[in-house]
Amino acid sequence: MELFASPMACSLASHITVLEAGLPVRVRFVRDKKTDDGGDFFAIAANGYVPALRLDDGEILNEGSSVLQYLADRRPESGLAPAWGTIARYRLIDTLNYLATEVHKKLFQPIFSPAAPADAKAAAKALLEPTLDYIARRLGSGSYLVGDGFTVADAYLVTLLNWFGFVGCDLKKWPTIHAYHQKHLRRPSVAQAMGVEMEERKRRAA
Ligand SMILES: N[C@@H](CCC(=O)N[C@@H](CS)C(=O)NCC(=O)O)C(=O)O
Repeated sequence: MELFASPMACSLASHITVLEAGLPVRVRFVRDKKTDDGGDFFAIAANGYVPALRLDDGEILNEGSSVLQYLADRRPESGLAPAWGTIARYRLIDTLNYLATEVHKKLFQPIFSPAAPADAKAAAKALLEPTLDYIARRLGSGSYLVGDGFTVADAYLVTLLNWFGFVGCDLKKWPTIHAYHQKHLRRPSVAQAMGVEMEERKRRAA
């Protein structure tokens, strides 16, 4: 399998999951809609978005939530996603949808998009703190978003919490979220994936 990713983008969650599950997946970085061998990324992902997961038979999955769950389901024993049919699985789906729609797209898309109008950016920035208040309530005093172990929802939330830092939001104001983020940043899969992706960002900036 091949995972098409951009450094420190939402695809980081899939990269973390690949490492966490110990799957034989080649991570390939995309830049300016070109793959690492100069190929046209639109030929792989019609919308040009990462993550895109190319399966061994050539099938493509191109939404973070499905990529994360597909990877997790390759290693059910990892606990990265609860078993299908259980209420815990629906809680995971519920959480992934929340992160993808309310946090990733509604909040960060206008903030990061150079094309977004100033009033859209301001409206999204006004949502940063209420969103962290809500996540803190959802997390409670726990170390995991769903159940009592690390799941793909945590891989996604860690990725999004990095972005709060990028836009100058100090997570220390939410002690439980700050503790959660710091704890998971030390997790070997997270540290390794972020190490590789930060290196790639530095290489591009040089
Ligand atoms: N609906 C997609 C959205 C993925 C997405 O927004 N990916 C961003 C990176 S975080 C991207 O590839 N952006 C490139 C662009 O906007 O051209 C998902 O949830 O996976």
